[in-house]
Amino acid sequence: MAKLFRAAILGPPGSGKGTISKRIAQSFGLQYVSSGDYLRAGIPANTEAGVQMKTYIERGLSVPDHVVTGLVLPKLEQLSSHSWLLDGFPRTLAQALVLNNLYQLDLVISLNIPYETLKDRLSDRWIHPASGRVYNMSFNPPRVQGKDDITGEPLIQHDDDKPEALMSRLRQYKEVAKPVIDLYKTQGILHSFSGTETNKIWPYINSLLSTKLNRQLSDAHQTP
Ligand code: G5P
Repeated sequence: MAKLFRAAILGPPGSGKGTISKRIAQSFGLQYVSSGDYLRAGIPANTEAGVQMKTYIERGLSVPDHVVTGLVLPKLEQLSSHSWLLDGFPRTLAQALVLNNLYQLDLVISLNIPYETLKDRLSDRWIHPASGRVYNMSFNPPRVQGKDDITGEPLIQHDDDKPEALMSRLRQYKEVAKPVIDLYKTQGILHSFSGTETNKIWPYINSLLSTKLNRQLSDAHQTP
């Protein structure tokens, strides 16, 4: 049996993790595991805990580690016989260490996108609040301006995507992410990509994944 491939993609809000992950999952057949999606889907309606979690997510602030690991790890257990790609997890060192105790990652992609680009993207971002679907008015606009593609409901823009709030979110992200990035650097599995356009970064990531996955397949065939 081919060895399973386990990867993660890290990057600040707006860096293109979701966009690139979906391309990777589609091109290489990896199961896509997004902590943001699980958190949004797992928000218990009309409870105090649910309201609190929604506030963290809407502000782009880190949800407490035990809540995130409590949602993501059971999903990974269900996917024990699959290759997967984690989007947005781990985000803190505590999460990375828990993951490290359970799984050996083969590859970690880190996206370095200039602050000005993140600011432009996020201030151009519109959200369908009920589902968490995200649109960008220049990169992936809704079919009808101001309306969600699926439900036709109105899209909103968060106060936290405004430049003043963004600066502190991005600063918080950077502080929390540094030890995670250092951990994977030490393990020799970190690959960083910089740029202002997802479509220009994508061919490099595509080529890295092709090489890694082909190597893994040929190693598996050589293992008696
Ligand atoms: P998420 O869902 O992981 P974020 O905030 O980390 O959310 P976000 O904002 O969804 O990440 P992204 O996935 O990095 O961004 O990027 P994306 O969605 O692909 O692209 C962002 C926008 O830019 C989109 O509108 C896209 O169309 C556009 N875009 C992409 N590329 C380009 C380009 O080249 N040009 C242009 N013009 N536009 C482009 O997590 C949500 C929340 O859940 C919590 C946190 O509160 C988080 O904020 N959370 C966690 N908390 C603790 N621990 C964890 N592990 C957590 N994971 C999630």
